[in-house]
Amino acid sequence: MAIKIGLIGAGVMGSDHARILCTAVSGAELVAVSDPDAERCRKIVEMCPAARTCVDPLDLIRDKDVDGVLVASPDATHEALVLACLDVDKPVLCEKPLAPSTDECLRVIDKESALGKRLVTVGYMRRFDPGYVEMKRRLQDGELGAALLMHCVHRNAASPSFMTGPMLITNSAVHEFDIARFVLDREIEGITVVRPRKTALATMQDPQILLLEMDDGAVVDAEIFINAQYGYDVRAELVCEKGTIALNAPHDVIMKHAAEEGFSFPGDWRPRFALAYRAQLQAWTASLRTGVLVGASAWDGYVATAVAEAGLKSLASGQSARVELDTRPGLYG
Ligand code: ISE
Repeated sequence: MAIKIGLIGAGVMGSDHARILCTAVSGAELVAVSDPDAERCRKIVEMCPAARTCVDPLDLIRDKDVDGVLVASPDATHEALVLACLDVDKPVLCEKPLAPSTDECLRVIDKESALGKRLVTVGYMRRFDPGYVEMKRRLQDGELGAALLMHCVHRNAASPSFMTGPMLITNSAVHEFDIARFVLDREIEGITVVRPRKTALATMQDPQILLLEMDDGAVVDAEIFINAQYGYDVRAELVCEKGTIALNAPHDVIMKHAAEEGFSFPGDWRPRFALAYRAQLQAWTASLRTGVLVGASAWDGYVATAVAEAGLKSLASGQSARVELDTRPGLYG
């Protein structure tokens, strides 16, 4: 029997998750969708005919026919929806960030801890990207010695109108915080945000350079540039004692034309991380059967938001900021 999934949020990411679920994930079925925009829901039902529309997301969460809930609604709604899933003991895959503030994330962790079992997964999908997975494996093999530096580049072609300078940190750089912790298997202790000359093609502070101090002394630098114009481009290179490992930009073909050689960049993150999104949904579906969750936990979601909060302090002050993590006992204590 297929695992029955309910989707809340039918925007850019919600529709993409629906498409992947209906076309590329085995053992899962999208049975319900909820979004304030009826037209968006209609399009999803057209694509995934087993799905029905639910006006109230809470009805979708409580529906006994829904085994797991995928939350892809705006960031500010995440806490309430995830808590509602926990109220009825239902597994939930919540898009990143888990919530915009650490207070909200901690309320989720407290509730999950009170239930005594993991039910929350956060959609930091890069953990399923073959390149990052291989980078982590090679580092763990030990052949390259200790990791000293990690250079990251995160460029978007053009930002949507709702993006602001602080959101480069809370909405885009959170991926870098999570993947640096995942690959290096260390915690981030401090963050400094450098504000270079701004592009004239946007109003916010763009680009930004983020320097992350890991708890073993390694340093991660991340360029976040969300109006880079030419396309979606994510890079990472790990510099170790005896060598380096870099992601290989995934492209299927190299073109030679008009005295130039090259490849094209995707317009956004969906094609670049297509394999990761699919693997994440496949793994989550499997975890609903086995009860063993994989991927970023509520704790990982909280940590990314905590680093972002420190980053906002550094953006405002121009000084480096410490990352203070909560030490309360519980599921992750
Ligand atoms: C967006 O929300 C994402 O998650 C993308 O991966 C990131 O590249 C983009 O900057 C964010 O706004």
